[in-house]
Amino acid sequence: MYAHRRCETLHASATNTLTKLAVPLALILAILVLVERILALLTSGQDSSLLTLVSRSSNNENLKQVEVELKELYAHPVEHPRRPGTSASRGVSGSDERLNEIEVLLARVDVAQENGEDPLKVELLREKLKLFQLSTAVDTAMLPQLQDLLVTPRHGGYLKEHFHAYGYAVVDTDLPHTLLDQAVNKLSWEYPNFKKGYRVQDAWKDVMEVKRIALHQSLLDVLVSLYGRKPRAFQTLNFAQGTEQPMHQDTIHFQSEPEGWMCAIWIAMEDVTIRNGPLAFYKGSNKLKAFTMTDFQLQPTADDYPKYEESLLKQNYDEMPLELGILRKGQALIWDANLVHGGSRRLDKESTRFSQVTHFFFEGTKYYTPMLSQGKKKTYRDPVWVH
Ligand SMILES: O=C(O)CCC(=O)C(=O)O
Repeated sequence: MYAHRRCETLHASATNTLTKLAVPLALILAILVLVERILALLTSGQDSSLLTLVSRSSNNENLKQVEVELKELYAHPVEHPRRPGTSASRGVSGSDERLNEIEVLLARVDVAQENGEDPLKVELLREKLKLFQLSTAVDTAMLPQLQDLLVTPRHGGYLKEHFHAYGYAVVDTDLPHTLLDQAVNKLSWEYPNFKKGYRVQDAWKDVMEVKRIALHQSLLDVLVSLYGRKPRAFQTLNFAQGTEQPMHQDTIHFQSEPEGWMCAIWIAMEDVTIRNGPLAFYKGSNKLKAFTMTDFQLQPTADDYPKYEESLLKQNYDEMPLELGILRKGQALIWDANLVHGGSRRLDKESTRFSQVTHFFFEGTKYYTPMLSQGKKKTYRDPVWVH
């Protein structure tokens, strides 16, 4: 009886203590959850560039080695996708050794993922794989495995900040795959040269699906949010294959007056892989000036354009990683007109790379062609807006 009462007393006092603790405990828990949410929110939309990853992970001993290796890799010059006037080849020799290293890396990513290791480590390994890809001509059965690891990160919460800091952003779109497929089919019927690898300009005039992609409302909305002005599509280009186009800024072809009101949306109409010539660009090169023919002591003529491409490549890109636009079907890469970009080499010459790029000006400016302009003598444009 005594024991029973003592037990009851103990139980009551324990309940009492628990009740007293419940409120502060719940509060602490709520604060912890809130902090975790805020941290997750802060990191989810952030750019996963090497530098960000390195700084975010600098206190993690496990990552130190990967960091060192990555920095060494960045220290090695990465070849340009294609330099005008030189052979387009990148060294294939010694690739066996590289392939072994890639295999080891792939295994390390697997192990890291299986062990539930820091996602930053996985990200760093992924970056490293990408660099191997850029510095090596790899054409093996391993590529499908690499593809998943290489897909260019898309940017959510910090889209605008990322776009203006680095000159591009990758977004998922709600473009139906059936629309993309129909566009490709109709382009193939309407333009016999399309599948032979020729680009088709302004197919929006003939192919309704191309127009629907160019004027897709949710993409126009993204542009409004990025630039704060109404975009106006003035050109579409469709490609059946990777272009291997030399690096350039769109501002040499299309410029607004005042500057800064031109951009492009590039849609993957099928998966873009390392094999089929993804878009290549210098991350952050939007911060460079918009180079003109005069800047390179060239004449404002199409004849001098190849020299412009050569001169542009001689600029200093040391702090700017060369990125590849490896996208899934339906994803879009938006770039600012100043971004230095081109088409990387097609490892698989037979591969298709169905894609559409739409070029946009924004309302309230004048438009001209810098390649054909000199100083105040400008060749103005009277664009035909996609409608
Ligand atoms: O799609 C490509 O490979 C290059 C496209 C491009 O450079 C452009 O449209 O300005």
